[in-house]
Parts: sequence; structure tokens; C-alpha cells
Amino acid sequence: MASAMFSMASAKSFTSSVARANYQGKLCSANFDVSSINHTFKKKNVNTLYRAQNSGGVTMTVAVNVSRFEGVTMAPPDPILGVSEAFKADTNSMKLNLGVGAYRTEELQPYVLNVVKKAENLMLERGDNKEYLPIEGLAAFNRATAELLLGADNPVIKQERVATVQGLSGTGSLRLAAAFIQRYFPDAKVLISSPTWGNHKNIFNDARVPWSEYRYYDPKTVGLDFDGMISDIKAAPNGSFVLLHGCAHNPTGIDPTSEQWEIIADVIQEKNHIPFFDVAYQGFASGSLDEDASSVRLFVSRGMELFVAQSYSKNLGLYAERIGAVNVICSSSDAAARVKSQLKRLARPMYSNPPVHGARIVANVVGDPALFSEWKSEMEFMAGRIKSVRKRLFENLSQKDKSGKDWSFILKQIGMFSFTGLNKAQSDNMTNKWHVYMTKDGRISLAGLSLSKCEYLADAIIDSYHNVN
Ligand code: KET
Repeated sequence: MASAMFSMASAKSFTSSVARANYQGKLCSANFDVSSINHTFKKKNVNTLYRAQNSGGVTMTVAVNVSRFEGVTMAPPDPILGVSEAFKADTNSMKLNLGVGAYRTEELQPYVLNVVKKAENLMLERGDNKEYLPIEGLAAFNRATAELLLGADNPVIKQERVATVQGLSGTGSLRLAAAFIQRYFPDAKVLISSPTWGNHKNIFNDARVPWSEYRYYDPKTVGLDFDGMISDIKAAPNGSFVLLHGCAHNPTGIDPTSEQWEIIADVIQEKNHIPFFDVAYQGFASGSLDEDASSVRLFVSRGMELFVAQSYSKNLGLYAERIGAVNVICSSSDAAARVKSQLKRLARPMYSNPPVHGARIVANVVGDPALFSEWKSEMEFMAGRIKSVRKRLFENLSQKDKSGKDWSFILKQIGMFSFTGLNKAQSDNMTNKWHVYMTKDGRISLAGLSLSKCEYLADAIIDSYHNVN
């Protein structure tokens, strides 16, 4: 017992005794020598108070400094965001952070888009206020985000069949949709790809939505296990939710072809499943906003009802603004109105209403033709830089690795990441020996790599691949 506190001034005169402590919810006895006690009498420090009858006829009140949180275990570091924490603590000058999917410049510095700065200046000039937003978010943002996703001319927008609610970026939007599923489809499960972005499982677990996996990645071909995917989606109970990455699948960087998307849509329709798209990289896969939304638009054009969670972390670099949206495309405007009302009802006790700053930035950029076209060029530039380091890494690996291993899978993958195929021990070697920080599933973020570091990274990968089992 490290310390104990007496709650009454006269306690100083006590010299002995037995205190009772409430430890992990149970009463237990503890013997201690009062002379060793830290005499702290401030009431605010007292967290466990007991009145003990002293045999000498004096009543004392003893406080024992045992935390109520003894039963709380230490959570492991987050598999993705924890990597950045470890990176910060490393003092080696060669260190590289390829963990989190966050865009860096060629100088490996964070990047604030010019269009974001321009939009922020406009907001300052206008003197926009900081009043609460409505629960569903900023109307101009909700309109802009649905149009960006579906295309401004999409009939479902004109027919008011889209329930859009501003969310706390991609994660918060997924979480809100998961809460909706839990409330209105309590018997349904969600199918998620194997592998997937690490946080998907946490989101559905916390929302108490059961999930299972469908095959997606085939390590033998380092490509899509399309047959496995289709048969797992077919085998799931009718009316399941199928979580799909709209583009730039994380972590594999492998997307279905447009022919394969058609077949996936066929099977989902046959099974009466509900597609649930996670669109976190629109514009980042191909450099084109429209092309990267084509998977979602295909399902919509077939008249299906579906969920889409959107994020502006990557494509507008608004990571810390937490701006995104949930869109539910419904078969009637009446259903959309009801769904929206219930999404609002779920949001209100969770976070009340969303933050305004990022929403205004998106609305300003998308709503102004000049800023919109500048954004597209900046996005193309960012996507282009990632493609150029992807190519350079492939060239360095192919030149340096004399084993004849085919590294061309790196060129076939798209988006921010490369799924290297390195296992956990090999990924540990990348970090421990080479100071290359990455997730333990073998994913590297090419958005955190510069052309000048490709050679060093190739050496690290070759060493880890060939010398570690
Ligand atoms: N979906 C996917 C597929 C995704 O990769 C991310 C983020 C998100 C949603 C959520 O992003 P948000 O900032 O909440 O809009 N992925 C990167 C960052 C993270 O793990 O939070 C990553 O994989 O590195």
C-alpha cells in the first residue's frame, strides 16, 4: 500500500492500525504503519473512505489510495496510429514513416493544399460564425458531397433519394452507419474483405454488429481472389451487408476490374444483400474523382439501395478536420427522409452535431468552379507523385535484388499503399534494423516515401524478405 490518507485532522495522532480498503470492488483489510503514511488531508485526494471502529473507542476515517481503475488493463498501441508514435520516438536520421496513410511532399513534409488555404481565406474574409450546425451538418456540404460521389446529374439526387448526413470523417461516418445497422437490421451481419483496413473490425465490434470475412487477397498471385470473393458473398445469408472499398483497397491496393465489379453487383443483387461502400480515397486511386466513384455509381445505376461512407482526409488533406459523410441511397424519397431522420437521432446523443470548419472548406472548394478545377490538379499531382515513387521503388527492387523475384505486383497495386507481402517478422526487421516504420501486415504507405529514399527502402525490403523468415 503506497500511501493512505486520513480525512480528519486529528488523525495525525493515530499511531497504528488496520485500514479497510475497497480494492477492485471488494472489501479487504490492509495492515500499515501510520508513521509511514503520507499525511495528506486534502479531501480532493481522497478516493476511498472508510469509517473504522477503533477498539480504543475512537472513530477514524481512513482513506486508502487505491485506484478504482485497477481492473482496467493497458490497451495495445493502435496498429496504424501507434506506428506514428513509435516513429516519433526514434532518433535515427534514416527513419521513415510509412505507417499511416497520410500524404507527404517529396521533402517528406505534411502538405496543406493550396485550395484549402484559399477556401480558409475566403471564410475569414466573410467572417463566418461558429454557431452550431444542424444535426445533419452543413447543407452546402451535404449537397456537394453527394454530387461529388454520385455525379451532379445523377437521377437519385434529383429524386431526393439520398439521405446524406455529415459525419466525423470516414471513421465517424462508418460508425454512424454501423449504429444504424445495429438498430434497424439487428439480425444482419456485415461481410468484410480479408484483409481490410484494421479499424473496420473495431467499428463493427463496438457497434455490436456481427461480421465475417470474405476472401479478397490471394498471396499466391499477390492479386485478387475473385472466385473466393464471389463464392463467400454467395454463401452469406441473404440480406447481409457487404462492405466494399470504393477504390484503392486498403491495405492491398488491389481493386476489382470494371467487369469484376459488374459480377460483384450481380451476386449482391441476386442475394438481396446491401452494399456498403467505404470511399476514403476518391481521386487518389486514378487521380480522377469520377473514375474513382465508378464502382459506387454502377451499383446506384442498377437501382440498388446502398450505404456509402465518405472521407475528405486524403483527397483534400483534411485529416484533422474530421470531415466526411454517410449517404444512404434509398428506393424512394420518403424512405430517404425517414432514414435521414433516424441517422440524426443516432448522431444527436453521440456527438450532437458535426464540426463546421472542414465542411465549409469542402463546400467552398466544390462550389467554386475555379477552386474545384485547381483541386483536381492538386489531386492529380499528389496521385502522380505516389505513382512515381511506386515506379522508382519497383525499379530499385528489380535492379538490386539478384534473386530473380518478380516485384511487378508493386506496379499493379494502386492508391496510397503497397502491400509488400512481408510477414510480421520481416516487418519487424524493417523497423528494428532499418528504422522503416510500417504496419505489421506488410503494408507500406507510398505517400510517405520520397524518390530519394526509394533506394534505401529497396535495400531494407530485400534484406527483410531474404534474410528473415
Ligand atoms: N476507410 C479506409 C479504408 C481508410 O483507409 C481510412 C483511413 C478511413 C476509412 C478513415 O479515415 P478518416 O480519417 O477517419 O476519414 N486510413 C488511414 C488512417 C487511419 O488508419 O486512421 C490508414 O489506413 O493509414
